[in-house]
Amino acid sequence: MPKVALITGIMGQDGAYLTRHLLNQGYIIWGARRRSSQDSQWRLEELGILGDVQLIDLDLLEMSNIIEAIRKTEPDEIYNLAAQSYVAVSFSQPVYTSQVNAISPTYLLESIRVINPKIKFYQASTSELYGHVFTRSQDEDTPFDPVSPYGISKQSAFWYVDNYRRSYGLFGCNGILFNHESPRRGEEFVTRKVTKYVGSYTENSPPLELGNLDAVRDWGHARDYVKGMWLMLQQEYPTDYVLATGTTHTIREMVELCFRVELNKDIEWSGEGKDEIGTILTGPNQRTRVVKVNPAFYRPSEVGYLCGDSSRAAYNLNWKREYTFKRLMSDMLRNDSYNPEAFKYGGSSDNE
Ligand code: NAP
Ligand code: G4F
Repeated sequence: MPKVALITGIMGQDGAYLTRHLLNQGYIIWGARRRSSQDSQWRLEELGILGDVQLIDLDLLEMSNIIEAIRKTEPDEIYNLAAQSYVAVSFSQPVYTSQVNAISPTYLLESIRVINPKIKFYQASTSELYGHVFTRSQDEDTPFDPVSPYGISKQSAFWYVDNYRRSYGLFGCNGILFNHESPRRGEEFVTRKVTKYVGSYTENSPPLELGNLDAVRDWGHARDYVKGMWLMLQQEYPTDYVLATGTTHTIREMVELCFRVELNKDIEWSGEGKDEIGTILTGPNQRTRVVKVNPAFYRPSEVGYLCGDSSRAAYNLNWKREYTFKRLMSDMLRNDSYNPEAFKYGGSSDNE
């Protein structure tokens, strides 16, 4: 009998890649999406799998939707990927963020407990839990100190999973995933914002406006990370896992790499703080401004540094990432590039 998976947030980046991975494993997929998500089905379409999933309307804020979805689909595994996932928005919508990211996972766990406690549950947790970090790298034993409403909401869900595991023996895993990107990444996130800009850059483009250029992130490819999600639920015992690359880059370095790979241009930085700009050489003795800082993109409080240690996942799950940072960014650039030369590589690796 094929296994049945119910995926919330199926229209998001991870939902699309996870769906493809599970289809390849022979799963029957039920995708839960809110009714207003119909514009978002482009990811499943682009991966060529929209017709391979059964969709069910579910708003995570409606407990009755959750109960009906579980009763109707009778899943073996539930992957809770749906969230208000944009950290910056969580500062202006803290209550909504809490409802979707903290209360809804509790609805899901409670429904599993009552309807069928054998269902395995994956919770999309995050490196934002670490917040202000004081260690070179963060693993499952590093204390949490979230600094955003998003991080706080996800921390609450983390502890609910832990609590239902301890109290009722539910099979629940928190995947503490560090930033992972792809050509299917939402355009509000910084990597995609940069690859979209650089990929369509012309001499008439206005400068790219960014916030904190010095934040450090551990960026991997979503394709690698969804395999880890699945592996977590295939183990004999449930626990929590960090998925990360263990390598770090600043936003500034990521921007520099994109300009070099796509346009063969080196950025020169000048000025400081909100007055900082990045320029490229566009003629003899002529430099053009391509990046400027806009403080509107600063956050009230910021996670300055993240670097994950995924030794537990390597040891228990035999998980390892395949994409390097450079390959990830090249993959995104190829997808966003209007430069026909770039397609000599055969387009995005999504079709591999
Ligand atoms: P994403 O692209 O933003 O997808 C999130 C999905 O959740 C969207 O499809 C969205 O639907 C759906 N959603 C939001 N509110 C909902 C609601 N009330 N009811 C039902 N669905 C709702 O996020 P992602 O990058 O794939 O991330 C997947 C999960 O992993 C999220 O929980 C995120 O917080 C977490 N995470 C992501 C990363 C990362 O770097 N990508 C790292 C750590 C953790 P619409 O299509 O209608 O907007
Ligand atoms: O791309 P970001 O918005 O991702 P962020 O905040 O790290 O959150 C992502 O990763 C988390 C895992 O750690 C997930 F849980 C979460 O759901 C999401 O997927 O911002 C990355 C960094 C930040 O430090 C931000 O301040 O880039 C900085 N940044 C600088 N300029 C910018 C910009 N971020 C965005 N989105 N837009 C800017 O213009």
